[in-house]
Amino acid sequence: MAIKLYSWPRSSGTRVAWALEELGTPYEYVELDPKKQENRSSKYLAVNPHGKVPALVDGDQRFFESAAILLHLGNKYGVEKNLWPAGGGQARADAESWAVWATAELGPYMMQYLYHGLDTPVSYAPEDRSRAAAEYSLSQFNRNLDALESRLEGRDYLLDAFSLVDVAAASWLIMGTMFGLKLDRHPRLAAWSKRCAERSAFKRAR
Ligand SMILES: N[C@@H](CCC(=O)N[C@@H](CS)C(=O)NCC(=O)O)C(=O)O
Repeated sequence: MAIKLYSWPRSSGTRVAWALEELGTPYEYVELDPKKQENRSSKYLAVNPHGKVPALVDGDQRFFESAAILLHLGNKYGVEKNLWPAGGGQARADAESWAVWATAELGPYMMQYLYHGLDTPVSYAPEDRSRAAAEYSLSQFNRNLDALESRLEGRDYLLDAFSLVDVAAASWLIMGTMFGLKLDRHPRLAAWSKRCAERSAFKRAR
């Protein structure tokens, strides 16, 4: 049975579509329409009880949360495609740690900073922004960027070669820069993010 990815374009599901395109694993893209509340239907809630995209069905397994989906895809399909390290060593430990960090830390702080600290298409109206939230999220986001910049010293990708870990992390910064975020203070990660965005699999991902 083919993999089914439940998503809609330009969402958290895009990073999963990107991973699937990199893997070359056949999948069916099931596009939900949030305007019709298709993500709230009882049928979909049986796949993702939170009613958000993405969700993925692979055989008799169901997954939600993009990080959990990326880990599954890496473990099941990525090793033989050289897009995920084999289990047991430090490389696998690094892969899991950086992939979870990207969705637990990097993404959320970046979004809070965009909402409260910048003037972008996704930012709150000026009167609804919180200075405290902007300052705190920026301090945490910068901490994340500094660590990422250090990780990229002497290497082109987060592991020894391009992997689904880069998908997990770069997907956030590519989205941020599309909204006007500047990465000038971190030249290595700016170049890495651009390199990742130039991949044909990224361009195919919806
Ligand atoms: N942490 C989740 C975030 C999922 C998420 O927020 N999805 C948004 C689209 S980007 C959504 O489904 N929103 C619909 C809603 O909130 O009802 C993940 O990485 O999968």
